[in-house]
Amino acid sequence: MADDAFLALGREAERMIRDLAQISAEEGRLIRLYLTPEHRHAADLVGRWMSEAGLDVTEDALGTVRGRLDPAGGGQNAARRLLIGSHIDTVIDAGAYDGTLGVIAGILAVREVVRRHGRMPFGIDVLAFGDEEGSRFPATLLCSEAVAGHFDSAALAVESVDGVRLDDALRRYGKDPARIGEAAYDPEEAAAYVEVHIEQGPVLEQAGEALGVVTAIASQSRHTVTVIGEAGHAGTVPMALRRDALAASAEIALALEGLALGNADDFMVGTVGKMSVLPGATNVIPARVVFTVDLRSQTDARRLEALARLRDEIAAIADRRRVTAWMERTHEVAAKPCDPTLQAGFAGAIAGQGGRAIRLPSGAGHDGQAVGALCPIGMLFVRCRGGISHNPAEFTSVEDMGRAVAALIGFIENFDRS
Ligand code: HGY
Ligand code: MN
Ligand code: MN
Ligand code: MN
Repeated sequence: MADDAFLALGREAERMIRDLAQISAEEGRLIRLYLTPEHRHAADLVGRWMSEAGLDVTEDALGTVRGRLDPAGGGQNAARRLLIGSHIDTVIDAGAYDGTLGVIAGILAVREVVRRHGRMPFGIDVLAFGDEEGSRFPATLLCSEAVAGHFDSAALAVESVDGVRLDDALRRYGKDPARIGEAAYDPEEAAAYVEVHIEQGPVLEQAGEALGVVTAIASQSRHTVTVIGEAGHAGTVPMALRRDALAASAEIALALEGLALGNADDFMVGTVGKMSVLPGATNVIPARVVFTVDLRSQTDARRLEALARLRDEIAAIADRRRVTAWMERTHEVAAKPCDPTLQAGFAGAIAGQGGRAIRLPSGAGHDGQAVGALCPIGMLFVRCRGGISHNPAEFTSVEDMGRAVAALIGFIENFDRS
């Protein structure tokens, strides 16, 4: 595809990215959480784009917007469709490209394939998931798990950060939790799932490549740690007599960091992203601290081994500091390899643009980890400036977005569903 065609697609993608980035719960920073009015607004905009691209738009019981295009005449060719998706929810104070680029690339690529060939050679669905980040409810991939037929109905009782049960939030959003089962594809229907996503890391930029082929998605677990100490006067309790819940928590956070550093060969990372401290006064020794643990590694075994060691460290620190501490699992997602044939499809599309098809693992989680229970998955990474993500400075260029859409077009044109 000529460079100016890349640019035209890239510019169109950028306009759509900017339109979506305007839809936020707050002025000045991007926050778009699952089943909120902002999600509704973004879903309506994405649905409009899908319909303008000639797709038939529906929405399932978890709010996933689905754009469907069948080959002329439908029939056998409509079955075993290619699924293309990503998410339209965001983290707190997010960048504009995480998730949204994958949905927009899917819509533009399908439209361009039909423009070029007059028809869609096989059935295709573009999916816009509403909950990948898990920023509102203590669970992630809720929508993609339902698509894969693995939605855990226990999740309906989980409460959001704003105190709403998931089933109540679904009803307020106009959905019927009793129909979640209808969201699942029959395995026969899904030939493959592919996702275009910014890399959220520095590898492609350092290699001077716009695009890369994902080999696997890291395993991740999210836990909550609670530490109970004893409130006391900050001025009168001698240090040796304190049962300081925050000091103990800090030691646990450093133990997590040490475990991750010790497993760098498996790309292990550990993060404490959120912490609450009670009673929360300058001159009171913290009595109760609750914080999150996000632990990831390329292999499940190493992650589980590190988790076991962290539990031991927590017990030893609690004992030494005479506090009570425990860790509860919130969510766990297994590592997911990307299908070699789909990897080859993206490598061929990148080579078709004269690029070098770098293969790299994803440290970030993605919806493909859930959809991978239904069908083979593939991912195409797009270079992002400085590898920055989950940050308003997140950026990828018009040219690189154009290349990504062009590569997805090439992938679709050569996709073999057998
Ligand atoms: O946390 C993640 O890896 C993804 O962005 N939800
Ligand atoms: Mn994402
Ligand atoms: Mn993300
Ligand atoms: Mn994702």
